[in-house]
Amino acid sequence: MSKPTVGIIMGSQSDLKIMSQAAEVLTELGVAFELTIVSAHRTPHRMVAYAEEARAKGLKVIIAGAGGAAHLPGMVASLTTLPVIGVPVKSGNSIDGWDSVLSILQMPGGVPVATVALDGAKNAGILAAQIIGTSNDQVSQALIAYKATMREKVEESIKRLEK
Ligand code: RP5
Repeated sequence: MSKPTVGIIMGSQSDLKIMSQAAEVLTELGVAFELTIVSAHRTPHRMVAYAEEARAKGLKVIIAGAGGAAHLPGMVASLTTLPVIGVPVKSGNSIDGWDSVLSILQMPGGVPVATVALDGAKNAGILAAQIIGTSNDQVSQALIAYKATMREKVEESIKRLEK
């Protein structure tokens, strides 16, 4: 496989069941990625090193997922000029998911994080592919095919329903 262009990071192993959905869709779309655990609170120095080294090692987008007091996406965004997609995870320590959403969503001006829906790792993967697809025809073609399949599935459901 070619060099990873997307970095998927998450605050804890417990986020993997959600964050693996980003990995699955990137695999489907033929986008090379790396995946690891980086905790803003438990491994802060690792987080700084990851964010600061990301561009030099060839990453073009970072997907960061965390739950509860979810500081990872915002802190990584503060340390890199790569686009960061934040995935709020409804984790075991989250009250109701809103804490995760708002921790990632309400960034101060100057430090954007593209926040997807609660547990929206699949969309984070698609969005990352769309960013890669702006300069990669193969990925852009894979996205066109992906969206066509999605449309066809809905059209089949409509036909079944109308019968
Ligand atoms: C966050 O705390 C992690 O991203 C995870 O969503 C949550 C709970 O972590 P664990 O206690 O399951 O390791 O930092």
